[in-house]
Amino acid sequence: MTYLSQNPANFSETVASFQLASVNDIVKAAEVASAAQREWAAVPAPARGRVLAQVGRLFEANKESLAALMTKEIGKTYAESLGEVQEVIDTCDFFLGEGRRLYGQTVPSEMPNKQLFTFRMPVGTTMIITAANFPAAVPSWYLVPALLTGNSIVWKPAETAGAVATAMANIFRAGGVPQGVLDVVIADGATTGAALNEVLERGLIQKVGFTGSTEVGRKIGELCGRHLQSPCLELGGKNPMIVMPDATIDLVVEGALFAGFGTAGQRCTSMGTLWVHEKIYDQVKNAWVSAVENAIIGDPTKAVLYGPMISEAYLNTHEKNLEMVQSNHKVLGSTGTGRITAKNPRNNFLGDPDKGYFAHPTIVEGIVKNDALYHTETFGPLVGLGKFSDLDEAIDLANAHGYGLSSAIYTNDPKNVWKFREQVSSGMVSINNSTSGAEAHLPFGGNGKSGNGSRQSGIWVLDQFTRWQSVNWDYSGRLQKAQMDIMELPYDPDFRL
Ligand code: UN1
Repeated sequence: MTYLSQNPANFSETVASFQLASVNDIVKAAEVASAAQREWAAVPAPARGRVLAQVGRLFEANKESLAALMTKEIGKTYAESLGEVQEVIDTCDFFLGEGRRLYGQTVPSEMPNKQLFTFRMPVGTTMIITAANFPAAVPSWYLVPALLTGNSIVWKPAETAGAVATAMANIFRAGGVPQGVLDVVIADGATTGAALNEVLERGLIQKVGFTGSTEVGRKIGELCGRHLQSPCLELGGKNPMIVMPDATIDLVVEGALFAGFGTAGQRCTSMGTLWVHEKIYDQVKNAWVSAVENAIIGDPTKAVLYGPMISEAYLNTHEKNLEMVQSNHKVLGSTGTGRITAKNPRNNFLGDPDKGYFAHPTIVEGIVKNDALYHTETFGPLVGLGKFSDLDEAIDLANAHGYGLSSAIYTNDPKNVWKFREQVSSGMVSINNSTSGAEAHLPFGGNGKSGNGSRQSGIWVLDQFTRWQSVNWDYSGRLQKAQMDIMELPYDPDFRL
């Protein structure tokens, strides 16, 4: 089947067309990757690191063109697209050095003339399945460390971002990654699911990495569990931002604007609900609502807060999510809701709305714990606003929906900071900063419905792509039995001062 990838800001423009892979194509790619893995693992890690350095330099040299392609294919603003490519470069920079470390340990033995060691071993062949909203940075969090540690990869990017994925793969190849070691298959969800089942069944894949919805993550987790594998799962979020009465309000407004509506709310780290202390509620609400009303939305190649939704499907989901708005809620932030068109216009819109899948920013005031909007990740420009009266209540609201990816608190009181940090259940915590925009070398990942405890990025992701091998080497010339042939030194148990 031929897939047409369209520009969501101008859907009459086709960005790329490609053949979607069948189950058989994916299985074949896994066979090739599996056959190529040993040879890649035999390349010394510092040399693999050099390859990733070369890849990083090529991403740097192609930064503008890849960012422009990303803006065209998924509608991310050009400024954010540049930032995303920078995140790939940062990831390559980090891991080029890891090629010269990849440390194991030497461990003392309980017996003489015996040495103990640990080595990090590649897990084998991996299947990486990624979403369209971060079509370069998030895949690089998997691909770069997986390659560095000697694994081979079958990468299944989102169809919607197929042109970016193809460009990425070409850069990896030009940087020196051998063909069979990294293969890209573009396929739909049902085909991917069936193929994953088969490659696991046939033992071709030893690790799955998945970034996407909690619903699909659960299915992948179940499937991998049957094969005694623990996938790396990076799932949804309902990321709260808590505003204490002593917060700096200008900073809150700027942070909440970017966290809630940057990338049209299509980040797993986007703010789900802004929770404001009752003492400063009106002040924060008025300032934030007016910032959202005044923000320029539209043509993603220009200086706008956000461009179109990634594709028509994302716009449809957003419109469906608007049905969760109830009579106890008040809708704020724009001159309409749903799709922006000439007939449903937005003040402060740049470009021709009828050509693309643009959506009004929507603030839903009056969120309470029983609301569907309290519990549901919306992945669009739809952000809740609610009130609390003390930090205990705010922490409960931050945790009770069961997601645990990112959270933020705005306060100038260290006591609030430490209490929140200790008691919030999210994997990532921001203090006086947006819920989104994590740096590329800190552990990234969530708890509860946001993942299975896996962490990406920095040194922490090494545990996803390597397994510890323990080695003991006895050169005593006889069989020394652990726990039995122990060396005991005499002591005086009756000694007292
Ligand atoms: C995602 O949406 O899947 O922290 C990842 C951030 C980005 C990554 C988001 N660096 O917002």
